[in-house]
Amino acid sequence: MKITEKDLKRISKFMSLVLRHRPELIDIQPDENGWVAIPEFIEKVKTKLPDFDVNLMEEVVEKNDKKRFAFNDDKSKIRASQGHSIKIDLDYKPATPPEFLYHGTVAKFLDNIKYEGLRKMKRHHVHLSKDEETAIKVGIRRGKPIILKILASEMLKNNATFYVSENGVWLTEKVPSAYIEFPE
Ligand code: HQG
Repeated sequence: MKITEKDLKRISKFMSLVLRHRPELIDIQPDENGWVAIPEFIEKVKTKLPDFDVNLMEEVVEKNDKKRFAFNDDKSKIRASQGHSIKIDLDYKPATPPEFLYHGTVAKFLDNIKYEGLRKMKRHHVHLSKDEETAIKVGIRRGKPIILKILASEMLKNNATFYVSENGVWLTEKVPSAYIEFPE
């Protein structure tokens, strides 16, 4: 059977769902750092997607547009690199961000964001992008994208902690509005 881009996307979405949000759907328990043993993962995903196998899993991980998944060093385990709502510790080390980071959002959230800053909402962190182009892709998921410029170096000077995920997403606890430049 020939696997299409559409199949890969559908499988990737399912993998995100169970690795980030609803592991109980296939009866897996990611460990404290979000890892799941690969043989078990394949067997359990197969209960919902009968064609799933090791080759398909590798193809999804490799071709994923945002490198959403990662294997551990000896390739015995898999996890989502970020974006979880289940309680896990991704164990990222603090990192020094570039001077500016970006956040893509939409107009309807701006009043709130001006008032209370960026909050992590359902995720573990606020997600920030290293360039405007990436932030546009994040914002456009919700409508016409609005790009906020984040004064990351200023935040760092004032003791904020930043992490960078395996796939290059910058993460932090919150962004007070004093560190956000809003478009005109
Ligand atoms: C907004 C996707 C009101 C925030 C993307 C965003 C990213 C507020 C939404 C990753 C707010 C949360 C994360 C406040 C923040 N008041 N709204 N105080 N603070 N918001 O999905 O950053 O495909 O949790 O602007 O590409 O959109 O999942 O965060 O619109 O990398 O791999 O609340 O998810 O990647 O939405 O996206 P999200 P996000 P994946």
